[in-house]
Amino acid sequence: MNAAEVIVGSLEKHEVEYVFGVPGGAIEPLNNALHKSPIKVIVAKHEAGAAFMADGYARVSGNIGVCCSTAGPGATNMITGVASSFGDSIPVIALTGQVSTSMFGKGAVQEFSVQSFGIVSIFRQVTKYSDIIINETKAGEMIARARRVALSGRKGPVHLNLPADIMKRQVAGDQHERCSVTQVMGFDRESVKEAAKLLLSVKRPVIVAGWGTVLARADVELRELAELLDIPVATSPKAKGILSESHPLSLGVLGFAGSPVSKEYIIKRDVDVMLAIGTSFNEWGTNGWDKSLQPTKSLIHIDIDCNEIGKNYFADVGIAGDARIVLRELIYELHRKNKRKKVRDGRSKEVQEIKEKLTIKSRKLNNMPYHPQRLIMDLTTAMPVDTVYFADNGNSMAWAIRYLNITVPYSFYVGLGFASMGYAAAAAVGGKLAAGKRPVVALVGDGSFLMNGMEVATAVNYKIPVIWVIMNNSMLGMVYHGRKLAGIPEGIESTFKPVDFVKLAEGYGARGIRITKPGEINREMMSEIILAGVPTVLDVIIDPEAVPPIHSRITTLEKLYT
Ligand SMILES: Cc1ncc(C[n+]2csc(CCOP(=O)(O)OP(=O)(O)O)c2C)c(N)n1
Ligand SMILES: [Mg+2]
Repeated sequence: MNAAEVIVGSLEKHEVEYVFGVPGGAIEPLNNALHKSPIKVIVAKHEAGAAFMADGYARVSGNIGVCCSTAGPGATNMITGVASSFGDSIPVIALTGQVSTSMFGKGAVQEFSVQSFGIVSIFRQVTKYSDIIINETKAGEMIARARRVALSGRKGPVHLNLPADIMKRQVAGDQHERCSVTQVMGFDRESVKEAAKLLLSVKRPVIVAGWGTVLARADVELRELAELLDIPVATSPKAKGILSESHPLSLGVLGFAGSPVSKEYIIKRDVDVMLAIGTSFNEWGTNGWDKSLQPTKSLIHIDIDCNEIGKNYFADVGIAGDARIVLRELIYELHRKNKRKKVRDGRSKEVQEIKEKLTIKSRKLNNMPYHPQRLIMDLTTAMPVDTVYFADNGNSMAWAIRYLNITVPYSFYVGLGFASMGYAAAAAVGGKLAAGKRPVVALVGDGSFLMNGMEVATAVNYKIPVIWVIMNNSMLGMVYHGRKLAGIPEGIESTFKPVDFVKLAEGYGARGIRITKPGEINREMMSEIILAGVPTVLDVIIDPEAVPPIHSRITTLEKLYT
């Protein structure tokens, strides 16, 4: 067995189903090992796409994603994708090729720098662990370590650089023992008790559930706690739908493109105690760190990463730990303290009243050109409730955050931590491989599709039936509207000539359908597309002048860049 086979054997032992990548000379030893393995390889059209796919697969499956590339440009192409996983704490193993150690420093093709493994330091900036395997006997140990680091504590991507000669060297014995993942199981009992006491004694509490709640798969515990104490729940944009948005206690999304209901309950009216779970209170989730989010009495902040606790808002009670484990303990503590089975303080009634007050009697938006809000409404009624959505960066994401009604947890994904355009266009391909029968929709702006949309051809190659819904407005709309709202002129232009995405889709071998009118996307049409089971691109011509719900971001930009 050679070192490359040790690595692949270790991935197999840990139930890795797919490796996403692009081949090249330096990674050929891995190619040979994968050739003999039951692991399926999905060859992407660009390494960033491969990394986004590994990320999408990891988000939907809850397991680790794996991507690979050759040396030099293959590895640098992958960086944006890996950085995106870093931004959202997604466990991904990135494997990059490397010229043979005997050639280091001689200027081989794709050798990265004089020291050859400069790529390791570049990846260090966007991973939890980045290293080069320079001794074949270390291959088993290092891949096990990489996996453990990716999946333990606050999850995230890791990187290993693989010189070709080392990968080909024989290794004695069975090197790839299963490695355990070390989870943060503990919690501070005293802090949990304090939190329970506070939550039982307050008048206007709120729960803010962040991405950590999703990563910890804590939807059941979150709902149980909210119902037990009758506490309204808002989510960060990334955690959208972790509590059904149709639940009587759901306030919807707080922050960027968030719901007016959460704004009214949390910002306009005072909240005395806030229970924040797995949220870093970053720019997106707080409308640029709105000061009025600080509760009048206490902030209880749960996070797996101590660095996040109290980082942006003062935390009166900080609890370090995994969201699901801490919530389970908190529920236990509340039951112990509170002999009454349920607290009914009429808070869900208040939420209901706010919802009724703020719901603008749903405009039908029947007019042409097709309004993006109406598009999201049409999609919501046309698609099954368990559809998995990946929303790309740009106005498309803002429309989706504001108007999609997510009722099934783990159905909405945005690459918001790094906010790279093109994320959803590719990640949805990996996501679909993990989603089984659930339909997967990538909501993508035309500009973002033009960055990574060629991965439609990858989906065609492997018969992965993703549905891309392109919001075609012939512009980088978020920039265009952002400038318009802030009164900024056009220097680096944001508009461009219309692109025919039907033709593009057909060129890739996919089905392409042009949509121009409200109501054209309906149940009948979408059922037929789902049944047909082939990669499909809907080229939706939308109203470019419809003003997106991005005002809070514009105000923040002024703060950030002045
Ligand atoms: C890789 C990358 N480049 C640039 C940006 C800055 N940016 C954010 S949104 C956006 C426009 C997106 O345009 P499009 O995908 O067409 O969506 P729209 O806003 O028109 O719905 C730009 C340029 C980014 N987030 N990522
Ligand atoms: Mg656009």
